[in-house]
Amino acid sequence: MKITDAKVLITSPGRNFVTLKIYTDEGIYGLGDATLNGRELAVASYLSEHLIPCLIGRDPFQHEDTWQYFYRGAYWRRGPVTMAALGAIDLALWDIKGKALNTPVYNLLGGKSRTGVMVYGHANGKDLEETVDEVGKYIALGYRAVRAQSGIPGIPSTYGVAKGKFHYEPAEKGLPPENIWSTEKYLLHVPKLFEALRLKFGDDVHLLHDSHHRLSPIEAARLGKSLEPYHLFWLEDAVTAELQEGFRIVRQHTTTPLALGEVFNTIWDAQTVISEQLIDYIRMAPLHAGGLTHLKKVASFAEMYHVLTGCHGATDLSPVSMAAALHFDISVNNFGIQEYMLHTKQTDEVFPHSYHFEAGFLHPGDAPGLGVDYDEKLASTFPYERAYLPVNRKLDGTMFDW
Ligand code: EZ4
Ligand code: CO
Repeated sequence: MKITDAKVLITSPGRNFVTLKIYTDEGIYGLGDATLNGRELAVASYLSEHLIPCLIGRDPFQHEDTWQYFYRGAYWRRGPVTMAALGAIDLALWDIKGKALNTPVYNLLGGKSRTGVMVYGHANGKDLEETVDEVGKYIALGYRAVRAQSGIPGIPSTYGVAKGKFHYEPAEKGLPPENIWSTEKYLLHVPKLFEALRLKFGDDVHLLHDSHHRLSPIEAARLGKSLEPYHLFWLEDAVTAELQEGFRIVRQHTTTPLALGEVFNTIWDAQTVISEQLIDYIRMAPLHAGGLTHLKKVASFAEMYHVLTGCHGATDLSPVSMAAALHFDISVNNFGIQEYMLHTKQTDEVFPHSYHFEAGFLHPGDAPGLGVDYDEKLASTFPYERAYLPVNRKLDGTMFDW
C-alpha cells in the first residue's frame, strides 16, 4: 500500500478543528486530529508545507519508521506545533492500518484490558453553590468521576468557569480575553468547595480539580494538604512544569494524588516527574504527544514508576483525538481515567463516531480503525474563525501563568 495524497481540513462547528486526511492507492483513507488550540494554522501550515510532501509514496503500514523519520530524522525536534503535526500523521496511519486489517485500533495496541473507559465530566459554577448543583447533574447522568471548578469570591472572571454549561468552550473569538487571578483568594476558597461536595455527595464519587498551572510549589503543597480530608482523585496541573524538579517540594508535603502533562509533547517533558515518582497521573493525549506511537512508550515508561494515564480530553481535541485516546485507554494496563467534555452537536455531526457513553464509561466501539469519519460537505459550512484562550493577570496587573 502507498500513500498517494494528504490534505489538511479546517472547520469550526463551535470551535476550530484541524484534521489531516491521508489517502492511499487502495482507496482507504485515514484521519488524524491536528488541532492546537489558539495556534491552529501553524500546525496546518507545518503539515502542508513541510511534512505532507515527504509522506507521498510511503507505505502507511510502516508507521514506526515514518514516526522516526519525522522525529529522529529532523534537525528541529519537539515543541507543540511539531509534535501535533507528527501526532496527526501518526493517528491517520493507525486509522489506515486498522481499516486495512478490518479491526479497531485497540486490537493493534494489545486488545482490551478492561470492559470500558472510566471518564470524568466537567462541572463548573460561578460560585460554590452552582458548582455543587452542576456536580449533582453529572452524578445523575451516571458519571463516576467529576472535575469541579468554581468562581472565586472577589475575582470577577476565572478561566474554566463558563457562561454555557455542558458545552462550554474555553477559546473565544477575537483577541485573547484577560482574566484576573488571586492565588490568595483561590487557596482559601477551594477547600470549602470540596468540603461542601463531600458533605452533599458522600465519599464514593471521584472528585477532581484543575489548578491550571497557577501555583508555586509551596502553594500547591498547601492546597494539596488542605484537600486531603476530601480525598481527591487528583489535583491537576498544580504548578507549571518547565522546572520538573519543582514537584519534589509539592510531593514532600501532600498525599493528594497529582496529575500533570496535558501541555507536554514528548517523554522528555515528563522524564523527571515520572522517574522520581513525583506525580500519579500523566495527562499527555495522543495528538499532542506525537501520536499513539509515542504515547504508548510514555505509558510503558510510566508503568515502571506506578504512574497511571489520564489523557487530556477537552473540547479542543476533536472526536478523532477522543477516539484515539479511547483505543489507547482500553488497551494499556496502567490506565487511570479519561477526561471527557462533550462536543457541540454540530461537531458530533461533522465527525460521526463509533465511541459512546454508558453509565460513566466510554466505549471505543468496534468500527475498524479509529472509528471516526469526517463529513467534508457539512464541515465546509463552518469556516475557520480566529480564536484564543484567555490570558491571565494578577489583581495588580502583573502578567501571570496561564
Ligand atoms: O484548559 O484544553 O483539563 N483540561 C483543561 C482544558 C484546557 C484546554 C486548553 O486548550 O485544562 O480545559
Ligand atoms: Co487541565
